[in-house]
Amino acid sequence: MSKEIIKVPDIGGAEGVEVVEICVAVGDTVEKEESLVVLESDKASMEVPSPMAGKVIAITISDGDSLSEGDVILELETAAEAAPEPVAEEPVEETVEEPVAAPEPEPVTAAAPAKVETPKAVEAPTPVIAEPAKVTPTEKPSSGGHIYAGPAVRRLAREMGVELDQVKGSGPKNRISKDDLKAYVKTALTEKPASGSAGIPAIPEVDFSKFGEITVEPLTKIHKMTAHNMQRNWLNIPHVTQFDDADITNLEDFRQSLKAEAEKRGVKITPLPFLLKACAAALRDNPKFNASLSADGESMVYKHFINIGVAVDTPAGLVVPVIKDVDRKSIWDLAAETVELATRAKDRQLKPVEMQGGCFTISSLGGIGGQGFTPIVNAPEVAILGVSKLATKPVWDGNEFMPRKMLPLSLSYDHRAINGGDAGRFFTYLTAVLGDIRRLAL
Ligand code: CAO
Repeated sequence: MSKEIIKVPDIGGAEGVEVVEICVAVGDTVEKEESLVVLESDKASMEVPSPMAGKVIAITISDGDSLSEGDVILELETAAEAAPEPVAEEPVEETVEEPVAAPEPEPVTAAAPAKVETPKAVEAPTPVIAEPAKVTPTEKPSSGGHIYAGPAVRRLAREMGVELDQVKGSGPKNRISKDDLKAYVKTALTEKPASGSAGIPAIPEVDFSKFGEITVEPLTKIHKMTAHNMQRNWLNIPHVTQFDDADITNLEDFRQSLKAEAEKRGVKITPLPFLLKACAAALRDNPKFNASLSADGESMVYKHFINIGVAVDTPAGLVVPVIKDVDRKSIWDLAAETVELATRAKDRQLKPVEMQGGCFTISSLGGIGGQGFTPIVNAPEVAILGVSKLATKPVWDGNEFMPRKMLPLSLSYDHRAINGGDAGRFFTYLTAVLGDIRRLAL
């Protein structure tokens, strides 16, 4: 038995080459030419093979260390004190499969014999720079689960962010080739993620008919599009939702007083046109809400027009017609246009252009019910207002509780574009206008 110190061999003068993988562990038995360590310079990966068979008794390097020629890698216990044999009788085939990176230093064939300094300190054979077709371990290492792959494959896997233990190798001893790696990546890219988004665990499929009678109806096109857009927006946008109540007692009194005139005009007047007008004023006062993030996330696009989408609940699904230039239209115009667009939405008569160009959206469930909800931002818009059902509540006026008509509002926004302070200011402005709509004239 003798101890041999294995050092970094001639690596073509490269200095500070990083240890990217230690292929063996203390206690492992290695065969001659079995990979001990993978080094990587800025230009090439190098696999350092063992100059002899033996048992690893100490490892003096760690992942990430910078090594140069002559640095000690590990200590081997060998059967005899004989000088190590040359690495291979026949030259290692230089199988540079494709120019991943210009190999440096020059790939050296095993015909150049391994350097042997002394019987006690052995330099590993010249490292293999591309995957050596003929150098494969002859015995499975004692550390189970070893991955057989050449440096070019390992480098490519690192560049592509692939964990090699996920890839099935097709070579001897399950050695992974570049083709195996490419096939793995191709499958990963083409596989339809079960839940629609890579990395998100799929919702398990359940056979509900096992528990009772069921019917299955295909989704409408609108429903499918809405589902797709909702998921996209929910996953892409860091949402925050803020809540407030607007005291619309006076607005409601005014609206009721308009009912006779509205009937004469043939218009139904709900709180919605007032909300549209108040939002237009709040958007004008808070330009960050009338903006979009550029696709590259590098800038904000401020819009000098105010178009507001109105979510309409139709039997076929959710549709959002856009009312253009809300700030330039009267409450009567907005009331008429909302009814007209909502009717055509329900009859599936809207043209695509009538659902485009929105800057902000209002989703009103006030006519349906509920105390509050968290709407999803309709990207690339950056905010949406949810409106819930008006309720008369006791409000303290400083002396006594007064019955006031309170409108619950929820404002969801894209936190990449808008901060809480911005939203607080938007809400303060909006509730002030709704509390006293004479402010619209200011
Ligand atoms: N609180 C209390 N009552 C309200 C209210 C509120 N916030 N908003 C409206 N109402 C009343 C209206 O005044 C009307 O009462 P009258 O018939 O007595 O006048 C009644 O509720 C029904 O109003 P409406 O819904 O017909 O009209 P609208 O202008 O309020 O809304 C529209 C129009 C198209 C927005 C609405 O019909 C709609 O589709 N809402 C659903 C939107 C939706 O699904 N959003 C969710 C999107 S996320 O899934």
